[in-house]
Amino acid sequence: MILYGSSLSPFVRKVLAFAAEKSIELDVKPVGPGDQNPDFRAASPFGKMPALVDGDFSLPDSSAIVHYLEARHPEPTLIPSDPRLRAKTIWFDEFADTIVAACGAKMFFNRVVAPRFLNRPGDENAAAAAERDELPPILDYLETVVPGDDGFLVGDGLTLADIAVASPFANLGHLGCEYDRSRHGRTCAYVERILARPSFSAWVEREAAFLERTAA
Ligand SMILES: N[C@@H](CCC(=O)N[C@@H](CS)C(=O)NCC(=O)O)C(=O)O
Repeated sequence: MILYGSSLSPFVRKVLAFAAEKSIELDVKPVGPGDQNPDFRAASPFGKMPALVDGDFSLPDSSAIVHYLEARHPEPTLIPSDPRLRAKTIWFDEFADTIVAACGAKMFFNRVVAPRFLNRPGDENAAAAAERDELPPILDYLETVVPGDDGFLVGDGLTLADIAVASPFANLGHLGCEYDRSRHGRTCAYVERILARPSFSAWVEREAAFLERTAA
């Protein structure tokens, strides 16, 4: 299976970590923002990454892709079948994509992607506003739901919920984001533990090396 995208995208990284947890091999074809690669555009009509191609089947959107991978490779279960656990998993995936990653994107796009890869200045006001106004309530909420021990967000094992929620924090890590550990200590420990899993760390280390090479 081919996955179009860059692991610097939290949505692409989510799919890569999800696949790695299931030992699914993906052939990653790098594409960037606005990429006109015709095979990528055929798989992703609006040009957003990631997009998956599996033979004559193609699919955009990280959430659609992980549901496809779960159905194709049910073991280990990462999207539970129990109604409540499944619904909670979908909530955390949605929260991660539309709230956490959306906030992180304002910071990462304006501070890294625009100036470094698109040759134009980022909107630092938008980045600073997201960090000041949007991030703290996200961390406050997470502090009430993350497990304080070695547990997971949903049920007894790792699920898509953990993968989706942790993924955008790798971007905040690349930005050198500082946290108030007296207020958000559980969240910090939880995110660090999920991102330390080999399914994430291999990608995050490569991203950090790439960002260092491309730093001004
Ligand atoms: N809901 C989509 C969001 C994908 C998305 O917004 N990807 C961004 C990168 S983080 C993108 O491709 N942006 C390029 C563009 O909008 O042209 C998913 O989960 O895959």
